[in-house]
Amino acid sequence: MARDLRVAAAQLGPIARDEPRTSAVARLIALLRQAADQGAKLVVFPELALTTFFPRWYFEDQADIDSFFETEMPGPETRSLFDAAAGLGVGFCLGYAERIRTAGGDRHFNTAILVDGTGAIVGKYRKVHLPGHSEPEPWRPFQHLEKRYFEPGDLGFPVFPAFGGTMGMCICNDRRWPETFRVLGLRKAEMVMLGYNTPQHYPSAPEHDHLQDFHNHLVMQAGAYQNGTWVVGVAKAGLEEGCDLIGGTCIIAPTGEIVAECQTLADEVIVHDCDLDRCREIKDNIFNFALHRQPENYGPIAAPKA
Ligand code: CDT
Repeated sequence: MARDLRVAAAQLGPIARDEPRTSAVARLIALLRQAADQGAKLVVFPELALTTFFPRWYFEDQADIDSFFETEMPGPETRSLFDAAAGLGVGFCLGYAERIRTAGGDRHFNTAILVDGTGAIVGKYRKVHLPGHSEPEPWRPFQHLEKRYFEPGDLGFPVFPAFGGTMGMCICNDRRWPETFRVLGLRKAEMVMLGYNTPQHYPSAPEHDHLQDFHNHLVMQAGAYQNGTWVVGVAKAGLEEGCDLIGGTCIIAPTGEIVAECQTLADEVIVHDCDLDRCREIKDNIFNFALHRQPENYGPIAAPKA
């Protein structure tokens, strides 16, 4: 019998810098309801889904930076999303900026959580691969200051038993790194959920601008196939504060095939019945790790940086 999990990828259009959390959350709830109407049991939202993509600006004042971060989850402005989801019996994966207080000071992470159909947080991931730069670079048409505003995730790439399968998460730039998917694959992930904010224009290599959509699908399809896992990749898309973000939200089968894809750059839901047992087609055959991996030859992959 198939182990079907009906999953929705809930793409967001742009979020304006002055759009309040309450508005963004209302949009997420509308997408959640659309997904539930179509029978989805799990809804995947983008990276940093509660605010505009703020690393595109240089802020000197820490209070300005912190205004984009959540200190509790759910908090006063996100509680309604958890309540709506639990009321519908639908789970979700949500990206947001997380600030935690420690004895040594505040810590900032680019985070995703997995919430089950009762509204309980059952998984957390903190983005490991932070792209961009740490210092403002005025020559750029927009900044990409993730390295300044976040520290690299400290949770590794965990998997979680949930939704009848083995679930993993990563965030945006992580998808470009085969190590991300391979570590999740070694942990037997059957579905990898990820959100992204990817500008169409890449200031340090503008000759690649026309390849952004291709590279987006290339890495996610490769990650799915090479590890025999479903991949749900969800964009925040469209023209956000003068910056074009790619769309291409999609659901990818363990064979690497795209089985559902958004058609717009706006708020949009796509749904697919993901049979988690289909992972076996790949995990038991071409990428049977126990039979075919040769880790004794892979040393440099995990060696410290030179
Ligand atoms: N959000 C995020 O990680 N975006 C990057 C942009 C390119 S690097 C400046 C990405 O890998 O899509």
